[in-house]
Amino acid sequence: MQIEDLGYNDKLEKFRIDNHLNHLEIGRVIAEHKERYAVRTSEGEFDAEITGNIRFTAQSREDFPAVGDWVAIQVYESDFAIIQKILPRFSVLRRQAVGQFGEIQLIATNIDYAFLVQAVDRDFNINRLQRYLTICNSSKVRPVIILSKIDLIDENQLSEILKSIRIRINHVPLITISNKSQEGYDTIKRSIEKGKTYCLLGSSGVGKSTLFNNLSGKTIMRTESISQSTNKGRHITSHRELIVLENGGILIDNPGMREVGIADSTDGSEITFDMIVSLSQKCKFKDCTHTSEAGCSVLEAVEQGEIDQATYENYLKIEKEKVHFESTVADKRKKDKEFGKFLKNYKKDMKKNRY
Ligand SMILES: Nc1nc2c(ncn2[C@@H]2O[C@H](COP(=O)(O)OP(=O)(O)OP(=O)(O)O)[C@@H](O)[C@H]2O)c(=O)[nH]1
Ligand SMILES: [Mg+2]
Ligand SMILES: [Zn+2]
Repeated sequence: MQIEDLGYNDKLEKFRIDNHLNHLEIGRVIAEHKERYAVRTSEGEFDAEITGNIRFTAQSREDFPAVGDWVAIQVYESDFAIIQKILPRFSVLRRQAVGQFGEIQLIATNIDYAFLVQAVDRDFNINRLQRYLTICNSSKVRPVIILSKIDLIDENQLSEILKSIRIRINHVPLITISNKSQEGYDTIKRSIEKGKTYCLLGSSGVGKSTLFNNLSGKTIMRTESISQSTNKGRHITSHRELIVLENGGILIDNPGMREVGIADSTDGSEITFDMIVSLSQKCKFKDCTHTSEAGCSVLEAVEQGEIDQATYENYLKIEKEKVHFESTVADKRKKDKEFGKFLKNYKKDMKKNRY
């Protein structure tokens, strides 16, 4: 396999040359297991670790490799290597880590498209879809909605669901599939382009790994029947994995997500809720909260039905979380800084006291 088959391109090659990395091999991180990485190069697959320098200079999770990264490695043995450098990423899918507020988790990097998978049975939820769209927009990853398990409902039910989505989400491609009958697979396969990277995102049990295995033609990821479990907090896939499909597309499977936290302080939700945001900018009140102000343009649009109530409420909720997340990050930075100062003074004192 050539690294071009893994998505390597001219931009990365230019970076490699400009940064004098000729003495190193270039590969892509295809799996991650607790700070050990599987890296695929044109020579094969390597078990890799990062240099001490990367570890000690790291400021945040973003300075560590993630699945999808291009890395320059020093090969030591036939199957062992050290990651010397992470090449620049063209996109980063991130979210707020569950249970650790203010911490960011990298889902995957260098992704072109996210397949947002929701099952049409009990998992289906438009608010959650809008959350995923927010993550995609702030990550510069193009979204495609995949509705799975359509074999479990009839045509009328499906058309009701499609109608309800289209009221609130208009411009995102949508594919309906069944992993059982493989209905919709032609459409998915046709939409996958050679050399582009696709990432499967969605709750646990929606059929991501089943789709992944079926598209790859192999059983790479374990899948499991939900009926055998309680369907609560049970995750079948526990790591991420990248493969190259027969038609040249590159696909990444992911563990299911319990919560979709918005871990971005930039403009993610502004694009998803573009209509609300453009209205909010036109609002005659500076610092309007768009919740109770008489004469607020957003509220007027909601009243006139230009923005549906549910999208409006979801917008307020996501905005609130964003503000909360940002203040938590700011708090954390401040504490880290204070700790840094403390450490510096402490060291100074130690030196002083020695004499
Ligand atoms: N009826 C039906 N069952 C499906 C379909 N897709 C997947 N399943 C079943 O749903 C269960 C969960 O599928 P997985 O592919 O493991 O789900 P997952 O999204 O990878 O789950 P996590 O790895 O926990 O995130 C399995 O029993 C599958 O056989 C489908 O289209 N129709
Ligand atoms: Mg899975
Ligand atoms: Zn307003």
